[in-house]
Amino acid sequence: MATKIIIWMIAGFLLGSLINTFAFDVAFIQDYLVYGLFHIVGTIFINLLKMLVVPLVTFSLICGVCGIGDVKKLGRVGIKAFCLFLLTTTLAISLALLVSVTINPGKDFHLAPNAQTEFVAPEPPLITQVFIDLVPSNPVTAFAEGNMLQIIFFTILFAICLLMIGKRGRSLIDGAEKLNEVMMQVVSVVMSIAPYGVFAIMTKTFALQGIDLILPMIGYFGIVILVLFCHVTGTLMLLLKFFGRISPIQFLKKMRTAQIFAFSTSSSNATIPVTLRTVEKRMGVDNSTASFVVPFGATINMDGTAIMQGVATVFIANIYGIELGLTGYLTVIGMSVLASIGTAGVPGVGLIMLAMVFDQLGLPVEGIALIMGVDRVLDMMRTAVNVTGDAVITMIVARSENNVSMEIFNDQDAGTLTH
Ligand code: DAS
Repeated sequence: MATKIIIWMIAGFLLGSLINTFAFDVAFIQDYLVYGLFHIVGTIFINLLKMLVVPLVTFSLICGVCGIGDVKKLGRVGIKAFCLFLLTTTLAISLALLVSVTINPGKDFHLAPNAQTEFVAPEPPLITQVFIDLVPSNPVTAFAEGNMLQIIFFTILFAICLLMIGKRGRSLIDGAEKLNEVMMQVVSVVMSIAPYGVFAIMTKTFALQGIDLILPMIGYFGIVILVLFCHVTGTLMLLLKFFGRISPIQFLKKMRTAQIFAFSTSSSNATIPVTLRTVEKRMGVDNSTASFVVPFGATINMDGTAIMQGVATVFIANIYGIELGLTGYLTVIGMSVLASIGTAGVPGVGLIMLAMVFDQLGLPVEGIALIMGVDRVLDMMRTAVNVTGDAVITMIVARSENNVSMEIFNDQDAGTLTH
């Protein structure tokens, strides 16, 4: 699928550039293709992505929070893990924004004069208003309007209370798990038409913008990779060294298999068994801590995804000439942290959650198509970062609970196939 999306992306880029260079003044091509067929197909595809956000976040969050097992288990380990997950994701998105605002990808690119800028960015809300608006006065309205901050607030509260009623809530939790499974299937179906949606939007975009847009896209791609690398080798390793009091080099050596699996599958969820085996058999983490923190992290901890969302937000805001401002950046941090909590660990959902971040900021969701073509490769890399973050937090929490066998951790061959 990845290859197919990239091929159709390149085809759209070439066709759009050809139209822009040789045939932009042909009325038929403009009216019936650029603003006709390609606009219709592209808009339908973007609406399909937006259609997924509310049900996907709702069921994934209920499963993630209720996956904790029971309120008692939330205790020390759950709160510690949750706080560390929030810390690393916030540090990740903040680093992404800092680097992006410094380099400013897409800043020098200006929309072609005859491009239809189909929206005017609304005034960003006051930061105090953002906090007040967190609580929905009517959750049904919040769901109907797709107000994601309010949906996430209500859903987390609902899920914790579902846990608190114990066995009586079991059937509802089972139902949420089944509905989440169905949503994953819907995501797969929508992603199966991604190549054609990307082709239509890329053709229209490059027909209007011309070939100059390709350079800022390369800038976006490079910045995401740079920040992913800095987050793992900097932030995560420093936290591991000072809070986990273990060797980052030894950790990364033992983490390689799980990272390669995450890179190949682009799915934190699919990598859970490998991450569990790695932290238990190769790093000596006690099963009681690993079996709780690793799946919890795979569901709600997505540092790599938050990084992509931060860089993408600055990139698209620049392309469309929108000043985000401090409130805008704080909203990006809040939304990306919440989006990473609401993002399930399966391929491509980080991009769908990006539609939620853009919606909240008033950024054009069709801008997602500009980065979708290169997203598959970035998804592989950011999933490896997501899984690395899960394992780092598991190690730190386990060390704080004295639940790590340092003899196993320091044994180079522990848990390898030769054992
Ligand atoms: N690929 C997802 C994961 O499994 C995250 C994403 O799509 O960004 O971590």
